[in-house]
Amino acid sequence: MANKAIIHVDMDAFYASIEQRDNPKLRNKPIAVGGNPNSRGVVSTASYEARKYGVKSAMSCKKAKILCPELIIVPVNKEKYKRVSKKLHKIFRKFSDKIEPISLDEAFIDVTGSNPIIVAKEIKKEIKQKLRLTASVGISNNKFLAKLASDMEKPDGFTVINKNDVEKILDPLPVRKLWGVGPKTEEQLNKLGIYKIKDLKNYDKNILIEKFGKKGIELIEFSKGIDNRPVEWRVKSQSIGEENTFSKDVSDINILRKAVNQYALDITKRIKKSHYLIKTVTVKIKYEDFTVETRSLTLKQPTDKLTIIRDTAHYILDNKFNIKKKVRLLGLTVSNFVYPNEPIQLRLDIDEYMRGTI
Ligand code: TTP
Ligand code: MG
Repeated sequence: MANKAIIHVDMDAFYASIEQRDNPKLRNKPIAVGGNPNSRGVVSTASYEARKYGVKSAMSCKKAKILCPELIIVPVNKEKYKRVSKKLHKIFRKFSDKIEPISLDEAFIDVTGSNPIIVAKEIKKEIKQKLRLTASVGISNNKFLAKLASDMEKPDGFTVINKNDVEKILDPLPVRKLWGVGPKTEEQLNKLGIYKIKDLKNYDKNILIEKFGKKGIELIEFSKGIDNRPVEWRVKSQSIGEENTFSKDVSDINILRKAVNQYALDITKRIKKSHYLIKTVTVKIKYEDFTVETRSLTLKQPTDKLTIIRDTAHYILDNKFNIKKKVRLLGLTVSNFVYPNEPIQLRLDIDEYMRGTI
């Protein structure tokens, strides 16, 4: 197979950098972009100045403030970040038609046939000029290595992993750095005495395949720096949802119903724009004691109708939960997307992606 040239771009502290760009008072300061304006929200992301104090994504704003008392918490403005994201993905499209968007601030770009160093420098330059933001880029001959590279010198990074350096870079890294290794797989590997990528590479192949099946084969390949997956458009987030932490814990079912109605309305608008239909409706409840329950219902017929989605959500709320405690957070999600005429069509249309409907 011909040598591929893959670039992975990931914006630095995306939400926080946009806020710092737009408000000079926030520049060079520890800031966090926070979930809820009330004190019960979580940190979506933190500026690099705040990360020095240990503030990071998914941490409660409360804990973040304890770690960094001078932290400035800025409310989330998702619409604004989406607008920036569209411009960002437009820049990517100038350099290749083989793009795999991963999230608002991240994508793979296949530039095989061009000099990836020159292209990546241009991409970074254009992001800086047009968006006044910095990105970290990783360059290699496959997706796994390119993504690993983009994370190595953040922020404002520019990292190339050449064929000859793969072993030297991968061997000492913890297995957690491998694609698809989360806390659970990490624990399973650790139990086998596998901690570093080198340990995995030298482990008995048959045992790994026996234990992990197809994933075992993939893990062995990744540990050697091999990854043959193509850069392709696809729906990554196969769900659309809304959730909110109430400013005060709720015991009144009517308040929950009202919230569900509002979510259903918002979600239906987004489904309609996407041209998809959905089959599964899920309600999530986080109680006052932080325990979480989710209940789903899969419809016989796919739909994009507000009444059906709303009524299904009410049905789940009334019949599939037994709410005995106060509710802290309520969420509604729809998933299991189908195209009206092509039931298993899940490929992402880039224009749809650019319109921000997915
Ligand atoms: P990331 O790329 O993971 O993080 P980042 O861009 O803020 O920082 P960096 O890449 O430099 O490490 O996520 C992109 C955006 O997605 C982030 O700015 C905010 C949002 N996000 C959340 O809302 N919640 C989360 O838990 C995470 C990880 C990200
Ligand atoms: Mg990022």
